[in-house]
Amino acid sequence: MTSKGNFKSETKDENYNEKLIAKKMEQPTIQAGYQYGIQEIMAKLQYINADLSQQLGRLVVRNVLFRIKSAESICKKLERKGYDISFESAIKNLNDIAGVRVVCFFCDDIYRISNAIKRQEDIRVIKEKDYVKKPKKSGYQSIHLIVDVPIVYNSETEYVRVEIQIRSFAMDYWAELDNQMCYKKSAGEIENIEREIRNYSDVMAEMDSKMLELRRKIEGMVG
Ligand code: 0O2
Repeated sequence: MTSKGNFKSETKDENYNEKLIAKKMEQPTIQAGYQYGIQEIMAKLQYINADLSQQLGRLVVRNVLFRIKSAESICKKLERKGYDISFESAIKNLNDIAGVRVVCFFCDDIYRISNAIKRQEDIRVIKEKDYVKKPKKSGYQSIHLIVDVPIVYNSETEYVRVEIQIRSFAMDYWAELDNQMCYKKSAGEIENIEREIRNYSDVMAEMDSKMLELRRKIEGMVG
């Protein structure tokens, strides 16, 4: 039997798990850990960018963004993937609670940056996903590196996991608009819309390769 009182308390607890996750995410050591992981990757990227730009004599990285996933987004992702909705499950199952996104000007620089990150001896590369060579069904293109960054504290080493997304300016433009219009939204499931946005991803890839061709032509003429 469901009384009115029970019903009320059920709706009040609707976001119970999300609130628990938010509370744990707010713990100073958790926040500091993720911030540390992100800062380490940002510092490495700053150096990699300076080095590549000096070697190549041109700008390589356009911008770098970072974020710590919100409790709401953590819950939705756990739910989408069919995992338990708890902080422990998030730590165990999600690789992108801390995320850094590198956007570069040309598509060949994606691999230069990715290789430079993979050469860093102090971080562990857990997984690499190449959605540039093999775009997702949606048309999404990017390289994802899942890395573990060590934190040494009181002679103990712990690791904080960070997802690094590396993509070109054109790929990022597509992904940002897809994010607004289709990704995780019902519009993305409408057949025509799905096809249309996927076609635009091909347009972006073609633009990327034409711009690369043009840059190489100019380099051949001046260098
Ligand atoms: P948000 O809100 O951007 O963070 P893994 O656990 O590493 O094996 P995961 O995370 O399940 O794999 O999936 P995937 O597809 O490798 O990478 C996930 C992230 O890539 C997403 O995070 C998006 O940021 C981005 N992404 C993946 N597919 C698409 C797409 O079709 N369109 C757009 N715009 N972005 C995409 P979240 O957590 O889903 O979202």
